[in-house]
Amino acid sequence: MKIESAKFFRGVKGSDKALEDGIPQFAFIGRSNAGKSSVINCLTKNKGLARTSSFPGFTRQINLFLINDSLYFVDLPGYGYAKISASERQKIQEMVKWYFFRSGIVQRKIFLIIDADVGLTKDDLSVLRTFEEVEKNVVIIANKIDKIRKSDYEEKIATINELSWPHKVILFSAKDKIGIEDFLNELN
Ligand SMILES: Nc1nc2c(ncn2[C@@H]2O[C@H](COP(=O)(O)OP(=O)(O)OP(=O)(O)O)[C@@H](O)[C@H]2O)c(=O)[nH]1
Ligand SMILES: [Mg+2]
Repeated sequence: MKIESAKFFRGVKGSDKALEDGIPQFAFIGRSNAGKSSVINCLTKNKGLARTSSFPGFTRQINLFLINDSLYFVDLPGYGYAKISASERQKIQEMVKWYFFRSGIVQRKIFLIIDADVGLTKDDLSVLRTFEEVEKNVVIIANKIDKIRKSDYEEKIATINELSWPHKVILFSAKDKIGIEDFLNELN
């Protein structure tokens, strides 16, 4: 699929009629700072569309971006380490859990964004297992491949592939714009 138009539609903190309007949703989830918002900007060729930051825990609501007037990219707050208070973190986690597991919303696909240089963490694997239990359709986006040292590259990618099986893995760099075509094919 080619992205012709992308606009910020709405930020929500819980149930909202936009989430129930029947437009297919593609969700972006992953550790804080893995690059979820950056990947969205890269795919839409719009650096300022989703706000990004080197401050982990930056995205704090469910942000809907309308793509080609026909689907939503759903940018979610990250999990794991975030420079925010414990109570705010808990509120955000509840909101994300609600979105995936209690809202009844069916995501067309879930893109689990990981930092390819770090690999799949314990948190990533536990989130992945939870999605598997409820049979969500997950694709692993190994972002930041530009950061991996050349001498470590093959081994790190092999480990990501092994741990991700049977889910598809897309090698990506929002910084160097690698993997865009493979990613866009997932929207078909
Ligand atoms: N080297 C490199 N850095 C990246 C890449 N993608 C994102 N980053 C950087 O990683 C940091 C976090 O990016 P964000 O897109 O804000 O991450 P996020 O997953 O949305 O983070 P939260 O909203 O806090 O959950 C920023 O400093 C980005 O510039 C990449 O492909 N390569
Ligand atoms: Mg973000």
